[in-house]
Amino acid sequence: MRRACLFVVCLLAVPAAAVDLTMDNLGANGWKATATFVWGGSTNASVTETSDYGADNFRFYTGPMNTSWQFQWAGISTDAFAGTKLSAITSVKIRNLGAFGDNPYRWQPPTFTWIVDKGDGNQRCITWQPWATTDPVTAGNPREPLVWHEYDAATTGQWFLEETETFYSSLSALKAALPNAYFEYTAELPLDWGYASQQAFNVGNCPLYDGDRGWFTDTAGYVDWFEVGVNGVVTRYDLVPEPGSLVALVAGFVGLLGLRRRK
Ligand SMILES: [Ca+2]
Repeated sequence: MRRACLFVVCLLAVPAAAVDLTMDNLGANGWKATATFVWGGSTNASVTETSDYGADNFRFYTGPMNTSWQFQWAGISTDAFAGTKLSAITSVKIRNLGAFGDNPYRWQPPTFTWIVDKGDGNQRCITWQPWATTDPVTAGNPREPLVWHEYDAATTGQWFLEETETFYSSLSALKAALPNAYFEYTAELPLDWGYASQQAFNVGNCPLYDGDRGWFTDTAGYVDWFEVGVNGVVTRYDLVPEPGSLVALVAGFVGLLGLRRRK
């Protein structure tokens, strides 16, 4: 009985599923990294695995973007969500850190950029912004750089819908605006339209419209992990698992053995 209770506690304490992503195993898990330029110019964009700032993570850097409609893109992406209804997304969280790049254009740390078909063959590009982009800029989540933030993207910050330049203050409001939307298929995301990853679910510095250059120009940030709930089933994507979590796991296992011996 005691073991059964412990098992339930463990279930409550961790996400339903966990995917550990490293630069070496991205492909095996259906993800890829894209660091490139879009529509000309040069690039020094990069996606790298680091242990900076006290967490094992991915660093996303996009260089200066001083020319209209010439972008740098640094992200990881998957097409595993293609065809999934936007309405099926029930939770979204991220732990990220903005390192440098703040400017009057409301710089963002690495974030979600999603591309959906809104159900009628027309696409919509969606970027989650932890901070408000309308004045006052103090609205929304904390803005300070060099601090890890764990954000609930479903209920804080803003979801920006590029094509209509509309901001939604919650995931549920976004879903209500796009009731028939689903994550777009790779075949519908041509490179020559600027879809650098050709995949609908992106995390990082992923500009798709000229107005996005300001957010990501000469900007570096980090992501420790993010979580996505689909119909209530939450998966945590740990961008490089922490050795500490392994130690905790082993400690928990040793603890379990101890309990068993005392029974
Ligand atoms: Ca991590």
